[in-house]
Amino acid sequence: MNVLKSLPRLAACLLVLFAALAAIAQPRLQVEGAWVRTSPSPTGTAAYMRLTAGEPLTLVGVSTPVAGVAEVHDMKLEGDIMRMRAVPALELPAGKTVELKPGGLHLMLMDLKAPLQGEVRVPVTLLLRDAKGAERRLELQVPVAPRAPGIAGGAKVEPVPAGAHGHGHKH
Ligand SMILES: [Cu+2]
Repeated sequence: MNVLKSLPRLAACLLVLFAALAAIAQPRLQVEGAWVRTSPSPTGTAAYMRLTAGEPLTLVGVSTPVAGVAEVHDMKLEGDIMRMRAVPALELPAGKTVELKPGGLHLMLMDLKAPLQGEVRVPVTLLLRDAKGAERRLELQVPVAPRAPGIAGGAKVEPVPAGAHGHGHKH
């Protein structure tokens, strides 16, 4: 009977312990406005987000179970051709927001296991290195959407009606 009585307390203690451990393991990185572009074809797509590090971090890779290949990419205009290149190490200085957005930095997801459509979330793991060179991971659940949710960068975005969840109409 005493054991039964103390169970909830024990459970609460364990929860606090796990929360503390998770806090230690988590890199200090704020992720906002994350989305993966809807992809009716399995060839590939890209994920975008705003990253603000609370400590100096370097993004050294990305992994997801939904794609055969996942890489950090940049996109630059060379002459009049847009070219993509892999970025093996993307610096995330503390306190500075680095924006991954269409036409620039992005997480490239190639060789998709299935088309990405509908109201689903994709598990994405950011592989990071901290200032001491230790590897850190941040697990994300990124929503699939046909376009950026809410306000992205300086671009003019039409207001999204309240209650809408990323399923905006197409133009
Ligand atoms: Cu790319």
